[in-house]
Amino acid sequence: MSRFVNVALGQLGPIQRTDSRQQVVSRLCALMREAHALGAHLIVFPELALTTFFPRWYIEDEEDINSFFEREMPSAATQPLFDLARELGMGFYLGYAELAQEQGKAVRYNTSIIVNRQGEIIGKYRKVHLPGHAEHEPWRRFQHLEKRYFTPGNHFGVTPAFGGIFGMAICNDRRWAETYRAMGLQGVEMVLIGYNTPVHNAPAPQHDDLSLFQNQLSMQAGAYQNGTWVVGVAKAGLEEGVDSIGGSCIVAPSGEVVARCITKGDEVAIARCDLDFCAIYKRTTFNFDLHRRPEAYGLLVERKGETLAADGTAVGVLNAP
Ligand code: CDT
Repeated sequence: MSRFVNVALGQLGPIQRTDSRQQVVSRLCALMREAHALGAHLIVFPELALTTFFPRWYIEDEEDINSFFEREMPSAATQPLFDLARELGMGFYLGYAELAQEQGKAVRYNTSIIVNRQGEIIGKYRKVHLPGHAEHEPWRRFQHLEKRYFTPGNHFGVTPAFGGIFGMAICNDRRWAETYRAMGLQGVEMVLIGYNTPVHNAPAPQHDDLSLFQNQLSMQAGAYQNGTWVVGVAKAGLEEGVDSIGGSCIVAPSGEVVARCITKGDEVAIARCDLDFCAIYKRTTFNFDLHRRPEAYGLLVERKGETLAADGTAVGVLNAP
């Protein structure tokens, strides 16, 4: 028996600072309609998909900063996307800047959600690996101030969705082996990832020519080494003078790319993904119970739901398998 999910890449071209939420949401709705016409059950949109990638600017005014954030989801501006999802029977992943209230204090996160085919939010994730810097660095051509504007999330969970086990990550998370492994240990079958990746990396400009290669390399390795589908979606192109990579793609548990966008604009590409294709990898080469050696990997190790110190004494309990 197979469990197929038809997954669409909902790649976005640039969003300029003056573009309104309504304009962006109507672009997202157009992509969703196109994906639906192609038979998609789920469309994946980029990181911070509702606005321009504002961490490229050093902004001091708190109200200016907050103008890029959502206080509620759905909001009046994003409700049409949820309504369309329900009407078409399509799920979606959406990245956005979240302004949360915690113990009476405002906290800012780089967030994504999974919405089911009834238009309901069934999972929320807050970006764990925040790249860049926290202080203004005028020597750069443009800033990457995620460490200034966001508080990091602290958990990679999984969610039952679309007949399988789904996980989320955001942009820089995709470069870290731990991202996939944390969810792989929970049996993840499809990891959804939105990203904004400038071609130019100021601290290491010698890597600029490798940016597309390293994007795909990270997701192919994560997929194969954990026996999971990986879906990565860009906000691409020349946004406020900064060029960002495209290269949105769907990677099978074999590590093979099965669908890919070829422009740097708004574009849909689709693949029919069999979630049961994960099992052969999870049962053989990457059978964690049989072959992993966590006791050799560091000071703290996990085994059968327990966290053990290096000497083998239990020090805590992880998510039970
Ligand atoms: N958005 C995001 O996480 N972008 C980073 C750029 C790294 S350069 C500071 C990425 O890893 O793609």
